Amino acid sequence: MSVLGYIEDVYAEICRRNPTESEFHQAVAEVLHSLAPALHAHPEYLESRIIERLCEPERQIVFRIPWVDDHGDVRVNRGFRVEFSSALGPYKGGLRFHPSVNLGIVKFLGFEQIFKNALTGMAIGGGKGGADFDPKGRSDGEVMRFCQSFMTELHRHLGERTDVPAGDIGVGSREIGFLFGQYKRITNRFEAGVLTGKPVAWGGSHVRTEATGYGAVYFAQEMLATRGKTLDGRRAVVSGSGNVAVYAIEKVQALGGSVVACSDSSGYVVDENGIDLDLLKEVKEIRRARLSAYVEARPTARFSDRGTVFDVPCDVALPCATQNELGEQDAVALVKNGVLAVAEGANMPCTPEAVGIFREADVLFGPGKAANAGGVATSALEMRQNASRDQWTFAETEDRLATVMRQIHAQSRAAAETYGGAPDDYVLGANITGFLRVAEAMTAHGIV
Ligand code: NDP
Ligand code: 2IT
Repeated sequence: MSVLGYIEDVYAEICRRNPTESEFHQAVAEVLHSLAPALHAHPEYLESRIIERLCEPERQIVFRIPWVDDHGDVRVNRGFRVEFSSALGPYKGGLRFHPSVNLGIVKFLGFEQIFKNALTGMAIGGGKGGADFDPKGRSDGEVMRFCQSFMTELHRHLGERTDVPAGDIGVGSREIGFLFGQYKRITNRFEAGVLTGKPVAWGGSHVRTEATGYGAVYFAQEMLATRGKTLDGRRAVVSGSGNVAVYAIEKVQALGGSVVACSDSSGYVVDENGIDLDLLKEVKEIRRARLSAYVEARPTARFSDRGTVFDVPCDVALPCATQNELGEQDAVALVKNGVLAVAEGANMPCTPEAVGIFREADVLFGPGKAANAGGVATSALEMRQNASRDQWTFAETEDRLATVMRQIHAQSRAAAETYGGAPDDYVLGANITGFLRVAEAMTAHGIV
């Protein structure tokens, strides 16, 4: 059978065995459709069924999370941890707390994480977890009790050499603190390396908070440089206003660009004077308010809930909110307005149709696996500091992050060319580079 026929058969079987998991199907399709040239070069991977093994998580944990709200009412949520691949190191990947979380979403995120983590060149496997808990409007006490209940079940599956979660949507340093406290209490161990994204004061790494957003901007900068361009003086649009978005905005501004719009799930803000980052941080991080509160404090800006943030003309677009937030219509609008580069700060924010439109229009496109890998790469640096009971300076850590992002960019381009694509086919290059690293380790470990 031809390699393409084999890939189609494997994909059909994955859809059949995992019905209703549309985001997982989408993530698998994107990777598998890049792999034909790598499988031609390594026919032995067909026989050892590397693809089928990679698409089946090593372990999936689904559990009950009972907790008591501030009114004394009992609540029940569902928790997940999908331990996808330990070929390159302990399972590594974030936890997402959002009402939309289900097994299919956790599997898509965990699957992406395998290849992203491999791309960083660090010794980390792939996993992801979370719960269908909605932190919006919950008091600190409710969030603490929820996190404690979540960890009371999950702790038995974790360990600094086994499985190391971090944050994702709805999980920031507050939640990591509560989760760590419960893990420490249950195990009676200060095992710093069991979670990453810890505050710097008790085992965290400098730059981890900023890393995903900074890294995505470094990646955009590298892509632009291949066409003799820089971020200086460019207009950028960022979706989201959470952890990734805020630090993407900060880095674009530091490099001389102007971010004129950002969003949350209620709408978007356009500020032609450039987003005021201190105000944005105060609204989103301290007050945990809706984005419309930004406009109340800054009358020159406007808030809209019509269309999307990608309708705002820009040179560079950084989708940093959630999966499938940037569709065909958005891509058409961006191209019409002359966008030069799109780098995915979020996981799978662009639909396949949108990615096709960027490719056709020769827009530089950095897929999340490559462009947002700075977050998990810095988590791996945090694990390294924890293992050696050391703490590096901000400058040293940022330097390492920048180096990792440059390497990911260069290696993705090189692999794309080696395997018959254009050098700026970063989707092809990132997927093949990540896949080959994992496949080599899996082959060495035998059929396990
Ligand atoms: P946060 O929770 O800090 O922020 C999420 C932002 O996205 C908020 O502005 C939120 O708006 C918006 N958002 C979330 N869900 C939706 C939705 N369904 N529709 C519209 N807007 C939505 O999360 P992060 O910044 O950490 O994560 C953002 C993305 O980056 C995710 O895709 C995540 O997987 C990815 N990522 C995160 C990394 C990290 O280190 N944190 C690393 C690599 C990738 P609202 O407040 O209104 O809900
Ligand atoms: O999607 C991601 O890479 C993350 N949410 C960060 C994972 C991590 O372990 O730092």
